[in-house]
Amino acid sequence: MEQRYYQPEIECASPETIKALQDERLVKQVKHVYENVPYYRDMMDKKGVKPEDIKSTADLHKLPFITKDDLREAYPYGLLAKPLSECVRIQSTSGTTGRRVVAFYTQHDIDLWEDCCARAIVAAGGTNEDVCQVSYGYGLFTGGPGLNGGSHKVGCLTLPMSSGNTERQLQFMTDLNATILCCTPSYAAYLGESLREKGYGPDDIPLKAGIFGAEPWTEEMRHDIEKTLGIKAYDIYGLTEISGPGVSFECSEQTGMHINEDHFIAEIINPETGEVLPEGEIGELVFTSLTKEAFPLLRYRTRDLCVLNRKKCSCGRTFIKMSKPLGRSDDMLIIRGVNVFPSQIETVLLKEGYSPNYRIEVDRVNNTDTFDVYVELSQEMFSDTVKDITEREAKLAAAMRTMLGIGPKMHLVAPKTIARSEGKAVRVIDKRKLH
Ligand code: DLL
Repeated sequence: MEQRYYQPEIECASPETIKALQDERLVKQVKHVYENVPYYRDMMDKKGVKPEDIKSTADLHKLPFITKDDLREAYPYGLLAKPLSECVRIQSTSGTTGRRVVAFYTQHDIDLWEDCCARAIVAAGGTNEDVCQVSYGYGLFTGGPGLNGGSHKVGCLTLPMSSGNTERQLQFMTDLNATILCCTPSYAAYLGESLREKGYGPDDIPLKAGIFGAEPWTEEMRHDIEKTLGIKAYDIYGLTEISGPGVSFECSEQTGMHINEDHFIAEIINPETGEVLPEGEIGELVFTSLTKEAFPLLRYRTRDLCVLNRKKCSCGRTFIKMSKPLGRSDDMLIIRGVNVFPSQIETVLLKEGYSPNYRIEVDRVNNTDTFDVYVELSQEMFSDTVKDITEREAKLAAAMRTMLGIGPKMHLVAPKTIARSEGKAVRVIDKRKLH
């Protein structure tokens, strides 16, 4: 595929150019935050760091971390660095517990954020000839507004569908010849399943690419979606606190997501000790936003576990790449002492020929953890006899044990009995937290 870039001068700049830009922007940003955000100024003062101590990215480690708890404590205006009169937008996290995170944007912030999303769309092959169906939620969630803005910048004909109303999604997709689909991977899988039920094969729709993110998904799920929809599926990552989608995005190589390093510095730390880890090690991803005016976070701990890699990429971009998040340092399940990531369970299910429609339930009975995984049977498997089902469950439990080192109780359930999601899928129910 011919490589195209939205902003080639920076996306393909030399590492030295990018480093020099980061150094210069960091010094300016630290000063901006120190002068305008009393909450972070206090944190710096407590650590004994002054803006003058930060002369380049090599000094980044001297700054204190900021966490989601700080954001909650400072809610709603405590981390704002610009007068409200200069802000034009808020977005918020989809979190259902505790205080929501509210992020503020100036018009300049929105502009740069949309550039980042435009880079992702162009990396997925998008041009002004494309029809881009944005089926992420619109509203407080950043998915819809971010990709919508990026799609406009690229000049695509934008279908601002938002999530939900699957019938209408399919009608627009087929009637208006959508070529790019943006939504969560779980919703993409559901749209694919619904199209198949309507008798559409991958060759009957003009879709060519998907830009999927906002939740973890596996390589196996990528292959499934690519096959069902007849597209190339690209990953996109981001978080509300740091802007929204487009903090990093995948290119045609599909071996990790390029981080927009002119706007964000990424670090990997040991989540226990806070120590900065060398490139190539797994740890918690930490971001410093270099250009945000209204809500600039320095060393924000994402809780996402990742690996960074600066190997030369065949796409020509020079930005460092992050792996798919391998889990979250806070969402990792510890079941009977074993660390379990939902993505490992998904990998086994898809390898064994099941759909990504599953639910993990963990509880504690008589001081022992229980571990149950519910998985939907496909229509063809459903006609199997009870004996076949029992055998299937035993085979799956064994495959899980090989992958995880611990065997869940498997429950194969009837097709379409696990609720579908239109946004981020809820796949883990940890009842131990309720006791
Ligand atoms: O999910 C922003 C977004 C919208 C990203 C659309 C991509 C596409 P939040 O709701 O604040 O923002 O959730 C951020 O979602 O810390 C990750 O744990 C997870 N996440 C986001 N993208 C990915 C991805 C949006 N590609 C949190 N793979 C992040 C895995 C992801 N997890």
